[in-house]
Amino acid sequence: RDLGPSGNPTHPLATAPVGAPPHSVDGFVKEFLHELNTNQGVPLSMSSVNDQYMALASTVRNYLMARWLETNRKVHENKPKTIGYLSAEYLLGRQLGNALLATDLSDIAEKGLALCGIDIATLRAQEVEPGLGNGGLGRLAACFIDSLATMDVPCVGYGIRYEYGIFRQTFVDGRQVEQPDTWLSLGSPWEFPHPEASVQVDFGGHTERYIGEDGRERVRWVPAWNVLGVPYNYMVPGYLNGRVNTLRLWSAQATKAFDLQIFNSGDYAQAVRAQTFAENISKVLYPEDSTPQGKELRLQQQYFFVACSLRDFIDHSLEDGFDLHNLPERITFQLNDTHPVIAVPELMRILIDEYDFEWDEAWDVTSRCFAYTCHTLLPEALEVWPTDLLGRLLPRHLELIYQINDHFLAEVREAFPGDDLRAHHMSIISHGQGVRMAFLATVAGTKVNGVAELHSQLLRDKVLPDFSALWPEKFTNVTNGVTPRRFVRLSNPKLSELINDTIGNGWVTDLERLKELEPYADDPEFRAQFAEIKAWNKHRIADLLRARDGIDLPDGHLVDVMVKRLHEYKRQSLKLLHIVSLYEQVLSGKIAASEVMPRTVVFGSKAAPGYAMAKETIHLINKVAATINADPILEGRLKIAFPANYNVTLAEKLIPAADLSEQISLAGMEASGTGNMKFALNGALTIGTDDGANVEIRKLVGDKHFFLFGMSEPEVAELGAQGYNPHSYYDANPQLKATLDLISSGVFSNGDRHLFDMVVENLKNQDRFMALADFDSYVAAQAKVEERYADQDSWMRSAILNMARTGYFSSDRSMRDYLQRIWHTTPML
Ligand code: B1N
Repeated sequence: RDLGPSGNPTHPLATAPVGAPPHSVDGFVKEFLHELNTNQGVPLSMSSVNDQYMALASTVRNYLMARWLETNRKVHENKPKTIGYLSAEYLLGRQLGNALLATDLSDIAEKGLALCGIDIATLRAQEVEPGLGNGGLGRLAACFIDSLATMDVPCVGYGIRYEYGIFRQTFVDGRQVEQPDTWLSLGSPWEFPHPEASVQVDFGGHTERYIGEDGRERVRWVPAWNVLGVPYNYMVPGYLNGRVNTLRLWSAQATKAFDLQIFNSGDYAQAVRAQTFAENISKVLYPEDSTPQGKELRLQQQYFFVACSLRDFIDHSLEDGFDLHNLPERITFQLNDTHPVIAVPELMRILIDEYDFEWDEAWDVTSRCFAYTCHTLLPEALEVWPTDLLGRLLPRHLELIYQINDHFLAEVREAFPGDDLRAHHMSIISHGQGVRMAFLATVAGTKVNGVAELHSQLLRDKVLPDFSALWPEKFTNVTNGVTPRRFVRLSNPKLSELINDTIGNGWVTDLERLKELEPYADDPEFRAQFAEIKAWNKHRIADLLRARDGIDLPDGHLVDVMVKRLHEYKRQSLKLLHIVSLYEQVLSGKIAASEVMPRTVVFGSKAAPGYAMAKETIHLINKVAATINADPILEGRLKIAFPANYNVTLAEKLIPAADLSEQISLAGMEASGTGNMKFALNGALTIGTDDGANVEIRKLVGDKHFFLFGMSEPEVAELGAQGYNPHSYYDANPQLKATLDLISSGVFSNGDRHLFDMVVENLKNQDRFMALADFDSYVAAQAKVEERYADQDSWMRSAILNMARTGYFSSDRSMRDYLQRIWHTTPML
């Protein structure tokens, strides 16, 4: 059956805008009830909250539909250059609020639902966020596609529709227990499956050489098995600009041919198992952040979505007969870290094996189609695929990688004659290890970028020094950003209103205009309003945490927030040492409880399920929290809150309530950080090291409004070279010793002195990320925080300046930088 486009597109009604329904409360109610009746099949009187949420979602969705069709029609007609953003993760967050904002329907919807006796907040709360990412990298992808849509840039986001996203975190006796994230169980109103546009993906088997009709030797890949990729489209609405781009996520299904064969062999059970095997590919998101495990299923996922995406673009987005020599004029594939890098040999395979390109022609096209963003410096985070695994799963691709490497090493030897050691160092394939995906990406990419200035510099100097010597102009920086729509306009409605009233609403798409707020930092009236909003945001999160977690937040505290994945390099343990140190000083009578400034510390953090040290740290935080919160000695002075399952939805409520943002990674370890930007934009002050984008935040807000502490990256390198001995800090610093000893005393573990040995002994004897070396400086910086916070007027002034001076960190600016430095395209108007 022909499943392609059909019908008469020239009929006048065929191109008329769909929907464009009236922007009135009554009109909205009518449409909402229509959706409830016809989609959910229920009358209002019998509808569940989920029915109402689904009906509301499709009502709003309908308003976006005409723009989506129109965007696609324009792309089809004008054939602009497109950005193909290739990312294994998209951490989207809830969709409803963003769709209401993009259509300017928030007020109308709220009023309309109220007429129906429905509280819109209840329906918003019904939405389960699609958690198709681990942390910063996935959230960055979501911010970027939001910005591109808002800036009218044609972009398709390609990724995987995981049936289970990032696990739901629960705590059992203080320990993390993972639960499956069943985000699809009530249905998702935001996705559009297109089974008719499915794509076949091959795996395994072997290759054969044969002589083609023209007498040239060719290679044929004879795969052993295959799966089907089913695309699911999602709308990516621009902010009030009529553009709706597409996010296309692939879901794996068994192919008919595959199970038919087995069905015919009579083994029904085996056939059904085969189906499960195929569907496993998009079953679950790997929950590792920064430290990927080299699992075969992960490589299957990577090839699966990349093969689907290339095939989809070439077969469905390009017109019949398009000359693939011109492919770089129509698309740049941006590689979000190395996860999609297998796209490089895949494009070579398509061009050579399927389109008869010569090697040089194919390489010329391929090497102009990709650009690579690196997100890390940690050596263990750099993906290396063992050649035997790669060769088993993708034999043709491994051959092509060897060939790419041969050509590349020839170029290296030409550039550095006689320097065999250098060629050895730079080889994409390292003997004994496997294929170094970052090297492959660097060789193939037109550009390689890091995600903050310091990170890009370290990437050039420390991770890829030979490559930056060979191709200095290939390397560039684009500092990360965050979308002001979700992380200010939606998440901080009161602050947004105040900004609108003060400088107008242009800032939502031109965030540097927040600069215009600078003079208001000295206006007592404005400061009072700003402080009131901060207090309102604190009450909002207190209400939420009471309902969500049974946590009571005291009034009037400094709210000190550390939210991010749990990783040793991020140093949640340093934050913990500060807390335990305060407690120890009070317990031992060194200071009076009344001298401790009232403070609530909020943690939010998931640990990779296989990362034992991270899980033990979570356990310890929970035990310290339980002990201190229950001890009357610090009642009203120090409270520790660790709500489980930190995610985008919680971030949206928590970040606007923060006074202090904890960004305390060891210098040289955090590539950028993006939470740091969200906090500053919402008027929190940062306590942080000179790491990642903190460096740029501090430069912009000024030293007076930022609490810097700790070693700089060169100091870290020097200490490492000297040989770092954490025990010497423990021995030399009585307060540090007393703090660690208190943990080992059993006060946090019912008298068990060894429960937290793993964490404590590690800090005393290994401490790879030098928490003990930075302890003193951190505690001193926290003392400054207390001093500054005591003067509320001056603190609010600094908070306002943080907001006013960090407009640079809009992801719109990041996208402009990518357009200029990497993609060399301009927005399509
Ligand atoms: O990417 C973010 C940065 O702001 C953070 O500093 C950085 O840590 C983060 C393997 C990663 N780097 N690498 C990952 C995620 C999942 C995975 O399986 C690695 N995430 C980052 C955005 O640039």
